[in-house]
Amino acid sequence: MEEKKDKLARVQCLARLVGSGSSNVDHAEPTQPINNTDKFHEEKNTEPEHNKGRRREMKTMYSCGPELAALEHSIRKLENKLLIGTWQVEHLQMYKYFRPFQPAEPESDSAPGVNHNTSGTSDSSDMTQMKPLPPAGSLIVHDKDCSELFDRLRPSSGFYRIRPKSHQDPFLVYCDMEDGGGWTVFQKRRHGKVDFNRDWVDYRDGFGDFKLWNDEFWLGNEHIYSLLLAEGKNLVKIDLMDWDGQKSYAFYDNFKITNEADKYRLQYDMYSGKAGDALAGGGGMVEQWSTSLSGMQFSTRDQDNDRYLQGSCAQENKAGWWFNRCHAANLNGKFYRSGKYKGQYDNGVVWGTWKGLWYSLRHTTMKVRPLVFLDAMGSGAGDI
Ligand SMILES: [Ca+2]
Repeated sequence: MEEKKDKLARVQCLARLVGSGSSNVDHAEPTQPINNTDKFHEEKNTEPEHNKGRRREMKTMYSCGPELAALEHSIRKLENKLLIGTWQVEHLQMYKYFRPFQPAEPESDSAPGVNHNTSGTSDSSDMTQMKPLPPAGSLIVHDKDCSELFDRLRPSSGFYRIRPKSHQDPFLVYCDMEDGGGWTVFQKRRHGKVDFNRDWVDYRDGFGDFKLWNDEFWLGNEHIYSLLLAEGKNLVKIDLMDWDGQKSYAFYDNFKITNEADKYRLQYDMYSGKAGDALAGGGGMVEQWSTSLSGMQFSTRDQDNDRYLQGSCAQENKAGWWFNRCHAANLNGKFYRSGKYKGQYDNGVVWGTWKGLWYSLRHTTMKVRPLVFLDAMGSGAGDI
């Protein structure tokens, strides 16, 4: 009987998690779900004789914290897989990605034919057997980023799978094939529907929606790390738009972040552009000492790695970002629909050198492509 209740509680945990698994997850304090549960049971168990059982269930609910976390993690993973699977099928069909599986190039020291066995797939190039859907092993992601995809197929902007490093699993990204083309987008704000005030794991793994052209997302620090690493010398472009439709942009050469062990520390070289070098903090030396983001580690509301000893920049600014003490640029800040805003903290979607700290931007995009691509295509400034 106890076991049954346990299972029931788990199912309820799971049900609640799935119910709140949308992009608009309210990351409430831990007390809130428990209150909700309370309400749920009050509605259900109006008769007093059930109170005992109810209390026992409540106890189980309290004790399933670690399970909740584990379930949440696996749900997020599964959702990601499902999402990728769906897009995989659509885009592979659309762009005729279907090709017979080709095992990786044989290592120079391996005996001839060995790789055939490891692949487990016949090498016969029978393209005709690929209707209507190929087996999973036949789905090859060719491209390390959107620039390779652009070079190869010239597709329109949209979501595609890329694989920056050959040994890692492919993942879904938005490719901006306008503006010179070949941009891999790793941050996007458009309408404020996605909550960017999130924990470390969310920022690490990525969050948001990956379906429509105007969906908002953070690609995830782990993905951004591998992407920027694979680019070699790269160029990051930051596109900005205010609430009057006015646009601006900033370029940064060799934008890099370190790995998780070093808390995804930010590094970049030269700035160019129109919107001002807000990552460097703007202003004079004194301001820059507090607000330059170069060399800063990533912080989230649950991981304070900033240089502000008295408090947490991520908590004040409601964002995960590379805070100093704290910033002159924070594109993951709170989304204010009014543009200009007031408050205790300058926690909007901010690019200080363009619109000041008390103006929250409407659109932001952070995107990257290899520097050599820029040489081939021109300025890359597009129609802005
Ligand atoms: Ca701090």
